[in-house]
Amino acid sequence: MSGFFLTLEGGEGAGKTTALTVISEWLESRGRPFLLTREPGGTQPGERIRELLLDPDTGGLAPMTELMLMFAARNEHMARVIRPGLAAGKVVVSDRFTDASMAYQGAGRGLGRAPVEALSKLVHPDRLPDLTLLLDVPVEQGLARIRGRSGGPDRFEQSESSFMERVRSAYLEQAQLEPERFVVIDAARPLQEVSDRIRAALQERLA
Ligand code: Z5A
Repeated sequence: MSGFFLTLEGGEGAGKTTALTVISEWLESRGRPFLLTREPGGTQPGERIRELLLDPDTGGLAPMTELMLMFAARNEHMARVIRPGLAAGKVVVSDRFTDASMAYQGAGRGLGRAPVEALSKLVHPDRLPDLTLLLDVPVEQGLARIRGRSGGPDRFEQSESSFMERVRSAYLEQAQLEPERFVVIDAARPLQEVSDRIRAALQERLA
């Protein structure tokens, strides 16, 4: 598999949507073929799983059910989008990947690392992201950004701030474990600064 696998991670209101625009513009300006995708989702069945996972009407799910649904969607995503994109030599940019499962289900829901690692070995034994940009913002600041957004909170955004704190700590811990793969970006800074930092990381790792 050639190509380059770039993932974007962060907690609520970290600014991933904004970062995706910066990344697309940077790749376009350099004529790099790329595709943008997201998790959970990125395929037709994956998007249906996403609806189930995010819909507040789904109510509580056993954490292991939630994790397995994330990986069911990921398995389709790997087979239909990520592997073919990489094989075609593209930069595949995914808004979230397995680090999100480690943070949200492993730490947030309290499942621990083992089931996430076991499912990762089944679904993508041969492939991790080449680069992961972690947008890090204090929980309260992120929540303040998304408060008042139309449509109301999804199933995850309804979680308590202690859940979000566990998610944030797990992401930072993962970044410490894998400093080669992760670039942590202080997403509490003004947008212009965050965008500059993202471009600098791309320049350093991808140019
Ligand atoms: N999930 C999981 O549990 N396990 C898994 O394995 C996976 C996912 C893959 C859906 O993800 C949910 O699935 C997610 C985790 C879970 N939980 N939630 N919630 P998602 O990525 O689709 O949803 P999200 O994280 O909520 O994304 P988002 O709401 O779109 O947030 P964002 O993209 O990070 O934020 P944004 O829309 O770019 O920015 C929010 C606002 O802040 C907006 O008005 C911006 O203009 C503003 N903003 C952004 N950056 C700044 C700065 N630097 N300064 C000031 N204002 C800013």
